[in-house]
Amino acid sequence: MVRKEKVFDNYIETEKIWNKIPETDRKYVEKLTSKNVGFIPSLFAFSGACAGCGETPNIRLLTQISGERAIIANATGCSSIYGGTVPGFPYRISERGMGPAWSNSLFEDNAEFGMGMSIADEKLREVGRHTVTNLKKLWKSENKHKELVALMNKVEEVWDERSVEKFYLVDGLVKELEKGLKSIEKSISDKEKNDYNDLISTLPHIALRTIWIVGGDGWAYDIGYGGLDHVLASGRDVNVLVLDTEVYSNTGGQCSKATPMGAVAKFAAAGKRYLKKDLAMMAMSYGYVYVARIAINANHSQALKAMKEAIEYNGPSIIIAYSPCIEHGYNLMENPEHQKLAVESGVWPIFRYDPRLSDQDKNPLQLDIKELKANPKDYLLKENRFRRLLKERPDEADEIFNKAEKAIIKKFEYLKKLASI
Ligand SMILES: Cc1ncc(C[n+]2csc(CCOP(=O)(O)OP(=O)(O)O)c2C)c(N)n1
Ligand code: SF4
Repeated sequence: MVRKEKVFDNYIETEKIWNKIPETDRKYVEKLTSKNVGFIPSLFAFSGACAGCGETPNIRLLTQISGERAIIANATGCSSIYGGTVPGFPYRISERGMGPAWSNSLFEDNAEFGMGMSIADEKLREVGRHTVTNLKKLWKSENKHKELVALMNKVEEVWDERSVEKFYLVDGLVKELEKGLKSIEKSISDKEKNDYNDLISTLPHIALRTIWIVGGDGWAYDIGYGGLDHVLASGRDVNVLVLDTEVYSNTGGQCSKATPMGAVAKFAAAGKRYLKKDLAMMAMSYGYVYVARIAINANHSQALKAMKEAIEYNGPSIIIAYSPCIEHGYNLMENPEHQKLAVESGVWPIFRYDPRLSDQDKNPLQLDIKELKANPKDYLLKENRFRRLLKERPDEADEIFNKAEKAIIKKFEYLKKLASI
């Protein structure tokens, strides 16, 4: 036995060494792939989610791709609880001292909350850019701060850059501009003061930010759906991430419109008798919304592509992420195998719908699973939420599972047809 203080001392020393290891410079990650995204530090660390939670890897990836640029509106649910239980906060800052902005509003208005953030961000961007124009004009007429004017020109050239691989270049220039502006702080005249102060306070918004609206299926499919639909229809450049655990997880597993047929959940003690709502199909009906269904542990590179495309698309995007949860009733150590089976059996077909392809007269729907390799029932019978029906209502279970299986296969064939038009 060793006294715990001694063990802690060792940990503190080890931590100091770890903290000295520099973060990988993003300039070395020229192209984001599933392999090299691992070199980019996640800005979401050590959450209090259940071990094996299927929601958190999606947020981790989101912060790796969007980095310091993310502004996150989080609906109430598991992701707001493990995401912001004061004083523990898993979102962290980068080496440059910046990190995602995150806030939680109500369960019923998260999409609207995120839309408000997007409007505010746009306004701040307008103010910041206006001050750049004013200061440049003034400094040119007075023939001063030539280096800063040149830097502002460079920033102007790239501030609308949408490629996530180039974010670091833009952010580096903005940081340089900030340093330059701070260096002339003491010599600012009354004429320059207002624009100068406005620019300093709006600098973090001067280049495009990525607005993320995050929440569970209880929020997205049910209680916040009206607002979500409104925000998608608005055409605004926001990204929605639905962490679909197929129940209200944080309050103990109540049935939502995302609960699949045959699953036993609270308020569906006799098994859900209807099909899961197809939120992706509803969003696709707009034609101008980027839509993806992902299962990160079944196909990481498809999930990465979807997040990258959603960010780069100048319009509304929604990503629906299959998220295993303790409520599904199996050992979450097997979560990757379940995700794979969900995809291969057609229970969770993964795809991307990109409106930009339509503009090029191509089919916007790309199905990322070509053929089914397993039966839906192989998947259903591996999870307790379905097996309970078999145990508690054996006389009805078969009929319900057969109906669910038929519907799943039919939906997959339909998607295949749509993707091949
Ligand atoms: C209007 C309203 N109704 C109910 C609640 C209680 N509540 C908080 S979290 C939650 C469940 C969230 O479920 P979901 O959106 O699926 O997210 P998950 O917990 O599964 O990630 C509920 C019902 C609330 N906060 N506000
Ligand atoms: S209850 Fe489910 S969704 Fe919530 S933290 Fe646990 S595993 Fe994740």
